[in-house]
This record gives sequence, C-alpha cells and structure tokens, in this order.
Amino acid sequence: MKKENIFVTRPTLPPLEEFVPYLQQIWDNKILTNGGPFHQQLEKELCKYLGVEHICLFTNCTIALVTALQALRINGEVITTPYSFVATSHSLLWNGIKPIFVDIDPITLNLDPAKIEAAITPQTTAIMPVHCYGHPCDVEAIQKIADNYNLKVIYDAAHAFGVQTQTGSLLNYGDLSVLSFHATKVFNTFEGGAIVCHDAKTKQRIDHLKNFGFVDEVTVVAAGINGKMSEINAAMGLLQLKDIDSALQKRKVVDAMYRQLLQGISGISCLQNTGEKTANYAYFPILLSQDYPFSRDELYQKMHDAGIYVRRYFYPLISEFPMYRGMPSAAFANLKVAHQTANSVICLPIYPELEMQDIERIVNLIRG
Ligand code: T4K
Repeated sequence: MKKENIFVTRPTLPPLEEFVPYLQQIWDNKILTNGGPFHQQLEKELCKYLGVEHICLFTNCTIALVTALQALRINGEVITTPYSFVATSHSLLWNGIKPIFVDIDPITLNLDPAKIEAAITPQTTAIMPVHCYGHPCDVEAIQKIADNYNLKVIYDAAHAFGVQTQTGSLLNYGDLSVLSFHATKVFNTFEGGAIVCHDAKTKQRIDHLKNFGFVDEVTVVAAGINGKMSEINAAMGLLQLKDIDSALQKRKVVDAMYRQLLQGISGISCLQNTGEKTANYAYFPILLSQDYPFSRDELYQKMHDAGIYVRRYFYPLISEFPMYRGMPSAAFANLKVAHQTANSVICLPIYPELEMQDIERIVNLIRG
C-alpha cells in the first residue's frame, strides 16, 4: 500500500462553509481593500489576542520588513543573523542598507548577543535579529546593547506568533516586531504579515507608508509602497483566530510526541525551549551530530525517498547566496556556529493535523 506523502507543514484551514458568510459580506458592501471593516476588525482582535498595543496589517512579512526599516529611517549598516530565511537580509538590500552578519548562539540558534558589539561601527544604525523557529532571542541583552549604542531594534518575528515570555508578549520587545501570516505559518491569512509597534504616532507613519504615503486625497508624505492586506485575507484571519488556541494546542502535542520518541536516538538532538513561557511549536528542528550513522543530507534524501518532505531550514545560510557572499562579514570564520548548524539541521513535519502514526513513521525512519 502506498503511504501518503507528508510535508514539512500543512496550512490549517477552517471549514469552507464558515468562510462563506465573510465572502457574502464583502460582496454586499463591495469594500475589497484599503483598510476596510475586516482589516480594522482584525487589527483590533490581533492586538487583544497577542497582547500588544498597536498592529499594522500587511500583504506579507517581506513588504512589512522593508516598510519597518523605512518607518524608522534606518540606513548605513544593520547587524543581523545569517541563519534565517532570505527575506530578512533582502529587506535590508531593498533599502540600500548593508547587512552585517554576526554568528548565532549554539543553544538558541539566534543572534549571539556576545558577538554583536564587535560588529558595531559608526555606520551601524540598527539590529535586526530573528526569533528563529519562534524561540525568543536574548531580548534583554540585545536591548542593553541597543541602548548603549543608540541603535534601533527591529525583530523579524515571522515565526513568533503568540509566543509569550515571563513578561507578556515577545512582540513587545524592540522598537518594532514583524510577523508573517504566510500559509506555512502557525497563523495564516493565505499571505499576510504585520508590524507590531508601541505608539500611535509610529502606527500612523507605518499606515501612511503602506498606502503609498497618502495622508489624505491630496497629501503624500513619503515614498510609500502598497503593502495593504486585502479584505479577503483579513476575513480569513478573523476566522482563523477563532481556532488558533486549539491549533497551537495540537502542535504542542506533536512537539511532545517527537521529543518522547526521539529520546535516546544517538546523534539526534532537539532544540530546547529556553526563553518562552508559552511556545508556539512553529517548527521542529533536529540537529545531527557525528554520532548519527548517516550524514544530514543522507537522512534528508532517505526521508524524501520515503515521501516525507522534511526541509533544511536554514541551509544554505543567507551569507552564502551570491548577493551576500562577497561581504567581509559573510566570511566562514565569522559564522562558524551558523555554518555548523546549517549543515546539521533538519526540520521535521509539524502541523496540527499531523497524526500519531505519521509521527511514528517519521521517527522510525530516523531510528533506521
Ligand atoms: N522572515 C523569516 C524568518 C521567514 O521565515 C519568512 C518566511 C519571512 C521573513 C518572509 O515571510 P513572508 O513574506 O513569506 O510572509 C516558506 C515560506 O514561503 C516562507 O513564508 C517561510 N518564511 C519559509 C521559511 O518557508 P518555502 O519556499 O520553503 O515554501 P514551500 O512552498 O516550499 O512550502 C513548504 C511546504 O509547505 C510545502 O512542501 C507544502 C506546504 N505548503 C506550502 C504552501 C505555500 C502547503 O501545504 N500549502 C501551501 O500553500 O518557503
């Protein structure tokens, strides 16, 4: 019997019939975009759910990152991690900013605060860390450095929807945090994203920037972009929000199952949840060491041959792509931990509907 393919993730979707009334409302009032009623309602509900003061919805996270940098007028050099999805650094290049890569911490796999200071120059204006896999950066240490050197902090929080620390939402740290609501994320609006900010004035500036810079019919205050989320996506978000707690709970069960079944397999380690009070179980990365009998790429191939489409997030490192690799900070010697991690990571499938028998099938393959 042919076994079904398993993908690294599958989007959670509400029952189709529950979406129809939302569509009906859009058809009735004929407001399709430009900050319509669903857009406004989703911003309000997300603020409440996430425990943040202000949120600006976007068409996707990448445009939101580009806009976040514009909003704070960042230029010159920005310190960032090479261990992320390319969108993090691409948002800098789109603004004519030079990314300065700094190595990651071997435990959290996030930007290593101990290595940031050495990378600061007179041109440095900001730090752009990533809460990789939804695990919090060392936010206190990063803020201390930013305060000492008068730098802004923009978190790429694409993976961090719903993550709470001891003090509340992780998204409240830094000057801005940028979320992704892409199909592959824990909370999806098909495509989508958002910037979390802390005051009404910044929200207003971001709202202008995402709408071409328009303030009113005849006033344009900045060279803005079109980054608005449409009413269909916002409606999907409202519907998704109703079931988000149950989706996160199911992810937690999958995460716990993996941890239990993978225990004792020599050469395989799981990433530990360190800084979070409430995790979101967005990804399930494992790291392979020399004790494992196969190389990372052999295991990757073996799993793909069996129809289990694991992914090597984040290999290759961003600093290895042609538009970055000539930069001095992209040198191998500067990024040893990131290279080691990128060469040993595999992200296992994790999503709310992943069944127990699938998890067993995945772990059995790893166990060999
Ligand atoms: N910053 C960080 C740290 C990020 O990780 C990302 C995106 C961004 C910024 C930018 O966010 P957005 O601008 O996209 O909002 C995926 C996603 O496209 C990307 O959003 C995500 N990170 C990245 C980590 O993963 P791919 O190229 O691996 O996606 P893809 O199409 O291969 O999908 C992976 C698997 O998911 C498929 O094998 C099957 C499943 N899938 C995917 C889609 C799109 C579905 O079942 N249904 C779907 O509709 O990049």
